[in-house]
Amino acid sequence: MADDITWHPTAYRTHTLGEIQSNDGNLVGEEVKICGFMEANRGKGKICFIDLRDGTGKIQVFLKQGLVSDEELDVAQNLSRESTIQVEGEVAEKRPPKVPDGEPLPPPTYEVVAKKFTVLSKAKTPLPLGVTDTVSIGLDTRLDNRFLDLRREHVNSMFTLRAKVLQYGREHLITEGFKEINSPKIIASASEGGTNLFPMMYFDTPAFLSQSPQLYKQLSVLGGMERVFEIGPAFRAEKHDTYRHLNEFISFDIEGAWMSDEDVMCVQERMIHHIWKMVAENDQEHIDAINRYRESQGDEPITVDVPSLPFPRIAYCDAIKMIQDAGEDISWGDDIDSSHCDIIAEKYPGFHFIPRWPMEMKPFYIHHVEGENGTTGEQLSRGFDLNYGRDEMTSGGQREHNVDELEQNLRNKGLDPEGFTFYTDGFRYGAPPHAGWGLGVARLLMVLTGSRNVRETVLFPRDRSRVTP
Ligand code: AMO
Repeated sequence: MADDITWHPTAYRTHTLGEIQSNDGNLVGEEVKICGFMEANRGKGKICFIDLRDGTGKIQVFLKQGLVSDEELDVAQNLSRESTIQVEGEVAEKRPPKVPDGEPLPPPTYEVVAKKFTVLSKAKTPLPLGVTDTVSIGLDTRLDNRFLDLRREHVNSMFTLRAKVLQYGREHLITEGFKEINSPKIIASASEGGTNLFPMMYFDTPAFLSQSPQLYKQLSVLGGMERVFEIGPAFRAEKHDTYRHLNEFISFDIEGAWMSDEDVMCVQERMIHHIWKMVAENDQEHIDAINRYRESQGDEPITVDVPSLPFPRIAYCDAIKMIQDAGEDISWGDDIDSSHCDIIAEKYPGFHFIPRWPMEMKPFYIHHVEGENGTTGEQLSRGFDLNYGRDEMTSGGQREHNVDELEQNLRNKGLDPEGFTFYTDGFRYGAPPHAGWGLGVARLLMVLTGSRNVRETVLFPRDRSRVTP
């Protein structure tokens, strides 16, 4: 579903700027009331031109002595950049630019000839960061002033794309029968290991911020919800300080009954394929905005290459062998770190799954593989990762649905099943085999937008040193 938006008039405006520019001239001659941020003002004496911007587009406002009062003209000519204004006036076609003989004219654009000019809020000077210039600004300054950073075209496009990714992902899952749920974010037991929990007091009871909707999405499926998904915050008290770790991130999770690890990998690749296809078809203007900025910084442009299906699957055993063959010192049972991922990415530069991890490396809720073992006889799991380049996007797997095995898995991880009865009880009254995954939204956005830091793709990131704004 592409955009089909109705911008109803509001108390402050009759039209958005985007509407006026995209109306094929149908609004020429009409009286409109518009609002926006003043990007720039030019002109002295009897005239003034204003570049006006709202969240939908830009337009030129033309003020002329006689049509507006001398006082309005004076205020417009001396107004500080980024002040917000309201203009009442008439839509006119802008005079086309001069083009060399024989060359076609560009499509028409429009302006508003002002009859009334009102300042809604005056911007303080100087601005802590420039909105329209392309000077490179440090990430900390940008994040400290995110409210202004967001007004920059490419940053705004980044977050529009983020919203689109969630919209397309959501709409795809709904077509596959998944229903959206919301699980609690205040919890009593860890699902992803006990060391990275943020403790809190829940009245008189110690509790934690949720690391993942894992146990609750499973309980929903055990309860007969068939297929569920959730897009929500996850909190990890990890001391990492890297380009890809945050302490609060949005996890895009699914869980489905009567499904295996392979089944949910297929859901994931179909969803990512749909997201990329929809962005390629509908959102090129935002990719172009990002590329205009990248060009100004001397960076290569990004392209939205819709990945072909299926994504490659490189079993953990094969991945280890590939890394060993490249001369690295790694053996069965070791984690695959970023530099190892680079080796795999040389052969598989796009999205690729790494299924069949050793059982001992995966969380207690992951199912083992029956009748198949690792190279040295160890038990394999139905857990998988999805990687892109050197970064992990997703973890997932088929879940253990046999309660005795599940309790044994807990004990194997040094956890006491008594602390998990709220969860394990869900398996005692008939449990469907089920599977799911959790995808890091910010990391997926990094891939789509070519960002080098996960903080770029999060509005107000939370990391070890940042808890404001
Ligand atoms: P996992 O812990 O691997 O799996 O998390 C799933 C995905 O979430 C993202 N992610 C992070 N993103 C930014 N900062 C972090 N600190 C961070 N930690 C994780 C990654 C990762 O792949 N319950 C399982 C999922 C499942 O099996 O359904 C889980 O949470 O992109």
